[in-house]
Amino acid sequence: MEREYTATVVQSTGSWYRLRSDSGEWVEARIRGKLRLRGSRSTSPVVVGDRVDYRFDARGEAVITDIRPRRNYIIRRSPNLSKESHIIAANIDQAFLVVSLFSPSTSYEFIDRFLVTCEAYRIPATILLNKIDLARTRPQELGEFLETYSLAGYRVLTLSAADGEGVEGLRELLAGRTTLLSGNSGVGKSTLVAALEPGADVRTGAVSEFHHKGKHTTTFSQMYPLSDGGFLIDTPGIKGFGLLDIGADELARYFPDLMRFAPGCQFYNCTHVHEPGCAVQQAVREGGIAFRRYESYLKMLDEDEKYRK
Ligand SMILES: Nc1nc2c(ncn2[C@@H]2O[C@H](COP(=O)(O)OP(=O)(O)O)[C@@H](O)[C@H]2O)c(=O)[nH]1
Ligand SMILES: [Mg+2]
Ligand SMILES: [Zn+2]
Repeated sequence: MEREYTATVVQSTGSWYRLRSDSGEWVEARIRGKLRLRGSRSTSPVVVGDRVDYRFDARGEAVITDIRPRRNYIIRRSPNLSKESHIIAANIDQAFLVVSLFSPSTSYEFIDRFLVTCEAYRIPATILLNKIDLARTRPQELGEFLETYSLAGYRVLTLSAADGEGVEGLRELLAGRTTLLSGNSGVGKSTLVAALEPGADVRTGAVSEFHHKGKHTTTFSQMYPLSDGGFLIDTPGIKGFGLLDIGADELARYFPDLMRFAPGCQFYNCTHVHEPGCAVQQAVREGGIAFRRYESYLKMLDEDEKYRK
């Protein structure tokens, strides 16, 4: 009986997989045929973040034999709105969304879509408000932003990746965890990664790939090891981190701030749009729910309607 080892998948090309074994070795492994998820009847491709067992075959090649059950996973929806989708990463501890208020300005709706997606996948989300040096010159917008998300119950960290402000605190939150890092283009993701891991280029060159999408990273995700332990997951394109089949009737469930008030609605199936006796609409009027959040909810409902027609 050959020995089996356990590892985390850090890169997938579809034909081979790079593993980080629990004892700290780097291994390139293959699979033979289709793999079943342990304890399940369905087969699944191996994805980044998967915990797998592997052994060495007679020729000394590493072969993945088993995928451990996934704690969670995220899905990419095909860009052409077809129903096709595939898993892009598994076993994510937390999701950090990098945003900026100015140059560029990340919209509330974009942020709220990301947060809803994280709620649906049960991945704790944190907002990293970068370029705080710029935001400070516009105290009113900054105040509204911070108020909106503190009322909604989300953690917001303020940063200036360019001058290193807030980077130490962030490093502590990343240590030993697997973190999905997202953000629209231009918000300072690459600058942030460079500030977090200044020596990245000497360590396998992996993190430097954050700066340019190589051939293999356009369709497959990759995890980058951090020097304090833990991994960053870079998903190729935020648009791919999509919502799957969240119906209008369940959307509110993924707004924790709306859910605080929804039990007080007159109708159990209240959509919080036009119904009388709606506790959510009342909370929006009285300031218990931030208007920006409610507005995102309405926009997402509307989008959903269009999608169904
Ligand atoms: N003022 C300011 N500019 C920043 C900050 N972080 C990044 N930038 C600048 O924003 C631009 C985009 O940064 P980049 O890291 O390439 O963004 P990415 O597209 O998210 O990877 C660059 O010109 C950076 O120098 C910051 O904290 N403050
Ligand atoms: Mg970049
Ligand atoms: Zn309601």
